[in-house]
Amino acid sequence: MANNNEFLEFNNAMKLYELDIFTLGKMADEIRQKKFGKKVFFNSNRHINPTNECADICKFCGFSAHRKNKNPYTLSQEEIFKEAQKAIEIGALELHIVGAHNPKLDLKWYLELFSNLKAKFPQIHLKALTAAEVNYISKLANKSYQEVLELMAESGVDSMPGGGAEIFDEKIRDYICKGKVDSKTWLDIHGYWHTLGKKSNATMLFGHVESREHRIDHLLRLQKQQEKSGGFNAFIPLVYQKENNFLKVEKFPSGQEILKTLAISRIILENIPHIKAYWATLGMNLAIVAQEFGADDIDGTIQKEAIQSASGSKSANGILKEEIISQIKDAGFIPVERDSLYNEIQTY
Ligand code: V47
Repeated sequence: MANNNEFLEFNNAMKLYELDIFTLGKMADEIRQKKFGKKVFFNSNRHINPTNECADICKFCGFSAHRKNKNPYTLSQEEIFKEAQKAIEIGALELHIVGAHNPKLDLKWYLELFSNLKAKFPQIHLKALTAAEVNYISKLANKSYQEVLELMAESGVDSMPGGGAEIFDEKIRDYICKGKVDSKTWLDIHGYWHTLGKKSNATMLFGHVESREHRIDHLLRLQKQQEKSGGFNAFIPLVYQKENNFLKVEKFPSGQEILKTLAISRIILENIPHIKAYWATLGMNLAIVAQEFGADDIDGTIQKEAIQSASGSKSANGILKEEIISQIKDAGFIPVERDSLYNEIQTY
């Protein structure tokens, strides 16, 4: 920690975990209600994962092809266009495109994919490539990440998803995903993307081998980045799913610990507009309860989910919009369908 102020800030933030869940929930809910009242946001989106062949081995990942997941694949652009066409026909307004670090798919391949998708489907919002992928592809192309981000923007990428952040603490990061983009570069990539006038999200993978200290450190680093570049739209705390991977975890967080972490995220990240309780890692029930603890978004219909479901979550086939609306209403909230940049489309 650089100075006394940061030490104090860290200690104060750590003390939040000592509060009981209702006190924390009330604090987070006050911020949430001030920002969004009783609205719960969701969107109509579709995940497309072009490949699972990955040069990196993150211990927590059940999606990439390895000895516990022996089905390597790489989609052709034609196959991706077909998936996109089908997705749009059944209502997707956003394509969320992330995959793996595959040396066969270079910068040129991705830029062609994005500009072709935009030419075929000009109305679609392209949310594509994690900062980890940007870092990998730029090294492969021998270009700076700045240049890659500029080319992505020119080719039609509208926003960047929040993946690849995992846990910023260098020791934990080294243990769970050695070789992946380092924490500073992850933050710098998002910072540069924001200077291009673009928005992005941020995630934190928790509930594995990290401690509360590591989560607080992660949140404070994001808070500082947002002060500098201001372009994060949503923070998404991802609960670790334990199957088909190489990360041995002894103790999993209780519902209470998960809700406390969400509430603390809302409190510390007051400068990031939205906290997303991602139903694919929380389950829909807890994602809805999380709306009482600072969250205001649950992500969307997804249609097809491959990353968390590879490690055990029940999200492979997405969820119907009607089911999302019904769950939000049943909990006494107002369902609001949004676009990818949180413009409101329809209130139900
Ligand atoms: O970075 C991998 C995570 C992330 C597991 O920006 C796992 O709107 C839990 O970032 N258990 C990719 N999580 C997904 C992601 C995301 C998802 C939804 C919305 C947005 C957004 C972003 O998935 C990876 C990694 O942290 N992940 N394995 C696992 N076993």
